[in-house]
Amino acid sequence: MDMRALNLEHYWMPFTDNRRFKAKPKLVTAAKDMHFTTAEGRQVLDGLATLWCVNAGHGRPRIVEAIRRQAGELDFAASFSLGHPLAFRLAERIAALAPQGMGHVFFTNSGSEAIDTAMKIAIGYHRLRGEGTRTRFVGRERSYHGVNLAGISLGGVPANRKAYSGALLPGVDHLRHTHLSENHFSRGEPGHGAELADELERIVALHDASNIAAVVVDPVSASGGVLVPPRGYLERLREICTRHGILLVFDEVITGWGRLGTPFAAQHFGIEPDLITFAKGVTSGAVPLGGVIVKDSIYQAFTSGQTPGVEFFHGYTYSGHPLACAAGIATLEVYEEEKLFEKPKTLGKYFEDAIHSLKGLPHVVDCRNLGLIGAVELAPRPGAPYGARPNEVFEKCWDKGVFVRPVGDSLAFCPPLIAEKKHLDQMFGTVADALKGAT
Ligand code: PXG
Repeated sequence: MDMRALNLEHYWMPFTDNRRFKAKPKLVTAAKDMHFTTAEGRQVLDGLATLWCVNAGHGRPRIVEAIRRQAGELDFAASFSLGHPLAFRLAERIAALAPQGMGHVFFTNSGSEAIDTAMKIAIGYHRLRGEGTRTRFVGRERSYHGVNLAGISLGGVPANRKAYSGALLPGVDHLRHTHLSENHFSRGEPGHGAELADELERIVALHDASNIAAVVVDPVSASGGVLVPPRGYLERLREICTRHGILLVFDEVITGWGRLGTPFAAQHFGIEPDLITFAKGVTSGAVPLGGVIVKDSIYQAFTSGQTPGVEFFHGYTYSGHPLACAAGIATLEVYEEEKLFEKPKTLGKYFEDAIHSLKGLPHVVDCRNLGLIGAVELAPRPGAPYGARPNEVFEKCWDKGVFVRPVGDSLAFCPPLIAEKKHLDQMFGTVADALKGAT
């Protein structure tokens, strides 16, 4: 496709070096299953489910057809005191996949909105129970919870927070991140660092539990560099939260929808959070959709009051959008029919071995993995900007037909769950070649 007539000026691209991109654009014009087609007609393997989303692969006929059909039948109906069946059906399906006792779903359009929503549910819940002083939150360094002011306040990505320091939400503390050098080259959950969860006790002692609404963590911190939690760490967080009446929120925007071999990471780790935020894979990226899965007791706290009327003054115009719900239902059907949530179990060992085969290549200081998500970390080049090496490797891989993502000092891998061994061979073979030539 000839893109010379395309005017690149007016679109301000998100999270992108606009000047660099516009000088040398990477444009894709189509995608099918595991591959993008670029504007020059090249096939590029999608090694990151695009942006940790496309778990069912691209252009799946069932999902495409559901969206097409829905657009012709009911393009839009709001969910404000009006309803349409698809939102109820999708919520029921999600509840069936969620951990026991988490049977209620609030829809948003994105993960960032899901985080805002979860925080408001947590504050509202405590207030309804007569604990209105519980308004503080605890997040974690290197965790990513979207880009809204609430999400960057809670999150621990310095670059996302730096410019807004004075505008961040007050009342947020951060646990230390769990990336320890003793854990380098761990396969699966690393052995050191469960005690880092005890920092929560220190924060509780400082502020008093009666002021803390919730702890929010992404079970595997993906954009933070794919940080797999130390064995026992999440259990300890759960135990401390329970003891102090603090809600535990799992941000499963990336770990949900089968990435670890179960519908949600909560089930993989055998931990019951109080709220789960989700987005991305719920529609395999085909239509924007996010939401919060809520423990029944929390929903009931809102809906069992004596005062009639709106129970939760919150919602987005497009909460439960019919196209998103149609895409979501079709996507969950694809996951179920093709048993895609099993894939990290059957392909996980091969994926793990492939990542760890990068050990020993130039600049590699760590390889880590869990389910079908992983990363290789490169030593920073002295004097070079942060992330220079992973960026260069990413560019080389793209030129050689493989898309992976540089995240800080690491390169991340998160293939669609339809991936086969041959795709992993190509992906890690290309990364290995690029690393061999890395300076
Ligand atoms: N929570 C987590 C754990 C995420 O990964 C969000 C919330 C926010 O979702 P929305 O839909 O508002 O983007 C995310 C999103 C990256 C990158 O650089 C990751 C995300 C978004 C953009 C870039 O890896 N994850």
